[in-house]
Amino acid sequence: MMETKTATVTLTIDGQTVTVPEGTTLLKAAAMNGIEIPTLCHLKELAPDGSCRMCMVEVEGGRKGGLVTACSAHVHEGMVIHTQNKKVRDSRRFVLDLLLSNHKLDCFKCPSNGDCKLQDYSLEYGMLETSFHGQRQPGNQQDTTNPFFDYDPEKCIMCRRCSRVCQLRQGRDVISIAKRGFDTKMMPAYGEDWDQSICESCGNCVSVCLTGALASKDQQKFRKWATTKIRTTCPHCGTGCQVDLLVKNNVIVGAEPADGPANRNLLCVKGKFASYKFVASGDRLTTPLIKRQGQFVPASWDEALTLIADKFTALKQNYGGNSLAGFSCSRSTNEDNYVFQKMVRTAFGSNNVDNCARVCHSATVHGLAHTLGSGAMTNTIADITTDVDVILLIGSNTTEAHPVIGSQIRQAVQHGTKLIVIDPRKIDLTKNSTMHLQAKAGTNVALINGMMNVIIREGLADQDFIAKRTEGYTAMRELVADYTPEKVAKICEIEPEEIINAARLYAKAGKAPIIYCLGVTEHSTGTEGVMSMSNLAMLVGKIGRPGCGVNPLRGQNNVQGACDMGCSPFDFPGYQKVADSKTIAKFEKAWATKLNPQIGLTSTQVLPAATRGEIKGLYIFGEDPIVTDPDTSHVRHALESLDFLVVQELFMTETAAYADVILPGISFAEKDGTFTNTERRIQRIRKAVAPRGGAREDYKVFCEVATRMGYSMTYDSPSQIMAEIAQVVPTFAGVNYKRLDILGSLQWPCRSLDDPGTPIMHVGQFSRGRGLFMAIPYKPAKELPDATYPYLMSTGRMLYQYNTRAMTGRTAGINKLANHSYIEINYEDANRLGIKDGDKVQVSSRRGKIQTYAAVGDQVMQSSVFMTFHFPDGNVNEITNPVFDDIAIIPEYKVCAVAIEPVK
Ligand SMILES: Nc1nc2c(c(=O)[nH]1)N[C@H]1C(S)=C(S)[C@@H](COP(=O)(O)OP(=O)(O)OC[C@H]3O[C@@H](n4cnc5c(=O)[nH]c(N)nc54)[C@H](O)[C@@H]3O)O[C@H]1N2
Ligand SMILES: Nc1nc2c(c(=O)[nH]1)N[C@H]1C(S)=C(S)[C@@H](COP(=O)(O)OP(=O)(O)OC[C@H]3O[C@@H](n4cnc5c(=O)[nH]c(N)nc54)[C@H](O)[C@@H]3O)O[C@H]1N2
Ligand code: SF4
Ligand code: SF4
Ligand code: SF4
Ligand SMILES: [Mo]
Repeated sequence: MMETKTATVTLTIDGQTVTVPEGTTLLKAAAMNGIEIPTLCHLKELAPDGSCRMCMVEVEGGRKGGLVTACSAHVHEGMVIHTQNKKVRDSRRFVLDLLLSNHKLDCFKCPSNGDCKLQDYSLEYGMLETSFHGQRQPGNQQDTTNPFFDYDPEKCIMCRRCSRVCQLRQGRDVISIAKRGFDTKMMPAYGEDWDQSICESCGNCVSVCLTGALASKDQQKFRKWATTKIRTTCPHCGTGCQVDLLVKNNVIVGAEPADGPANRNLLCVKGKFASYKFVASGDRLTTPLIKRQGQFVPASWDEALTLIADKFTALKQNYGGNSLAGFSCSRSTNEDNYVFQKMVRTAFGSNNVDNCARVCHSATVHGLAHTLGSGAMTNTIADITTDVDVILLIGSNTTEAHPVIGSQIRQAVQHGTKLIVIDPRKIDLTKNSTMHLQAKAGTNVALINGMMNVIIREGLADQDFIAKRTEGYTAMRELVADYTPEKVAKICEIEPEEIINAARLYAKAGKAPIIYCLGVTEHSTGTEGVMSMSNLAMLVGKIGRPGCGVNPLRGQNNVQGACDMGCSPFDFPGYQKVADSKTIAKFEKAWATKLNPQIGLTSTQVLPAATRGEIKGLYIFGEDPIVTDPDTSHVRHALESLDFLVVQELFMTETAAYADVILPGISFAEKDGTFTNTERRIQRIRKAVAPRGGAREDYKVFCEVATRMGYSMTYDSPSQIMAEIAQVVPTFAGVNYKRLDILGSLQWPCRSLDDPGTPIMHVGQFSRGRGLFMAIPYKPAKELPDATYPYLMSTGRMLYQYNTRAMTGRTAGINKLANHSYIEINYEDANRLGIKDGDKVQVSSRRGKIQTYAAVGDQVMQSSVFMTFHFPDGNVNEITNPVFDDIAIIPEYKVCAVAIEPVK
């Protein structure tokens, strides 16, 4: 192989001879050699701005007196630079003098006192007072309307870091420069109040502001230097943003973005402002509770654990291990999940263990494993959002559900990527898209078949890739021959040209990833929808290489991990099959016990089995199916039918109310462990504060239960659990805490201690050998609108609240932005029904009826409506349809039929 050499440049900085790569800026060259040049406006992720003039350095023999801005000037051979001589320092003093002349100097009151670059540099350059007296016109111009942060223009130094972050990284463009002279200030466009602007409250502007101009409201109560920073992983979505928790006196007082591979110093509103308040919430469960005569009574751990073990053991003896089941918590760590499924398999003696992936991305796990050999995202977040030609986004409301990935998609579009959105709703990203195919919900399979029809007919398929790397092509081709754009357009209720144009754009692009989410999976044809994603990518050879692939965005912070850890009725840890007798033998040896070889029930099968009396005992670890499973009355009935229910929770949830014993769990901020994000990246979480009351680590509770049931299990620490995982899961063999602490993260497969991990899967060969094409006919959703229930209802999420709101709902600012349920309805339909925006309406289906408020607009198309499932008033799952995909047994949350009427 030819050795590639980077050209270098040698220069002198403050008398030191240094050699750096060609094209390096002076600022970076100095930093690389331990010399810090002061700067106010510079942001390392963005192009130099050169506006603050603090980074002035002198270039010997240079033009204009030799002063240049180090952030924008580049190195040249033989250059001689001074970063600290008198000329340079005087120029910086002048910059500071001007800034101070227009600055409200109430440092003592300022939330950023002690954490302010203006303060730091003023001290360093001896500029304690301005020489421009009497020019500033103080006024009271603060904007305190945002629920999380305040803006004081009189503390603004016009560095434009906030506006550049908002525009170029968050992709939102809220803040701009207004007015002139001494009145010049940064503010939301048109001088609107912050809460009236299009601001998403991500707080990224606050995080980069160097003064107290933009400061979080919480920051008024502490000084940053009096806090300890703990690096951890955000506990909400599967993006896996790295975050530093700020801790003071055992309480988390704030959160700051860190430079993680998935987020590179960005956070969304939930990570920045809603990831810590719930931890110290006064209504956390702190002690075990036993239900006696219908009332929960505090109990000792010993009493509660003995009761649980006795009850489960008796049920096992009377009805067999298959009468017991466990739902695991994909909000919690890999280590907790591993121990939970081990408890169910060894002590309960059944494979009835599952996690919320069942109602979320189980179709992905099954569909991708079947076609490609592995059910995970093929590429990395950075890879599919940097330097790609086209992004095909299907059924993912990325800017709300995976906001930091959404921001990276917006950045990609700014850099020239073309975005195709396939979604029945006008999601925010349609504004950034080249094409929006507003196909009716439930028609993905038809649409993809239609696109493949066009690709094949127009000779755009990658025949070489098909021949060398795939099987099953002929049957698929024969099937899609029938799916002409005209026929498909009718099914999807769009125009044939849209299908043709989208197919051409995707097929002809050099690099083009498919990114998808629940709009594909949560259907009675969810697995088929996922297999269609594989079909499409393989047809054009866009898989197994950079900037391409099939990329499901996994929902929960550790749902990827809960699946990897074997919280599945079909799989042991690492997707080793229960159905395979060799796997059973392997785990019997590893765990030194006899195991049940029978495949277990999915969580969606456990509930009806409980109603039938076949499941008698259930252990729910951190899930709230009363709120989140479809058709609540069935779930209630199932939980009431159980002989014994244990719920291990942070809070008294609606599901916990049905328990016989409630155990207090501990949150992400109170324990060590790992989460695996959507791109298969294993990252650490670290204990920031002590657990509340008598709460114990979740895995320790499972060990106690298993031991009391006769299977002895103990671990000293999560890292010891990871060591066991590495032994039994070949794709985790190279994972341990030491490596994670040194490298920051590892992406599985990681098969040995010198394996750096796998950013892109299926390179050269698919995990299953050849990729498998599937011929998939379109089948309509199971319940479609009719005369009685004339509207197609889809359900999903919104930016501010997260699932049941167990965590986000305990942050006041979040509730200020979103505190009640609503139904999106097209204004034509609303007009016809005599409904105005904000009106109370009744929504009914064959399952029941709820009341909510109308959100009238054009986000949904006519005859369709959309609700989130976050709010207890009008919980949409009272009326969703409990019908399932045959393969993954995932519910059809995305389509059911409803009627709507105004409530007078
Ligand atoms: N703010 C916030 N973020 C979250 C969560 C949250 O509750 N709140 N939850 C997390 C979890 S658990 C998950 S799984 C993810 C989910 O993340 P997403 O799947 O992105 O979220 P959803 O809103 O459920 O649905 C996504 C989109 O699918 C579209 N859709 C519905 N039916 C169809 C269809 O038939 N075809 C197509 N092409 N599109 C369709 C909807 O209009 C919607 O815009 O979000 C995670 N992130
Ligand atoms: N209509 C409709 N319904 C849906 C969906 C939809 O799109 N539409 N989406 C579905 C999807 S994708 C999902 S993932 C499910 C989510 O459904 P759930 O998993 O039921 O929802 P969460 O709010 O995430 O609940 C997690 C619970 O875990 C607890 N918890 C968090 N961390 C820990 C911990 O470390 N230890 C312990 N012991 N407990 C902890 C929290 O307090 C919370 O009560 O909802 C599904 N429901
Ligand atoms: S508000 Fe802060 S970040 Fe924005 S320009 Fe002013 S000082 Fe800079
Ligand atoms: S909070 Fe986020 S969206 Fe709002 S102005 Fe700041 S960067 Fe922009
Ligand atoms: S994008 Fe997801 S992981 Fe990142 S801060 Fe927001 S909720 Fe947390
Ligand atoms: Mo999910």
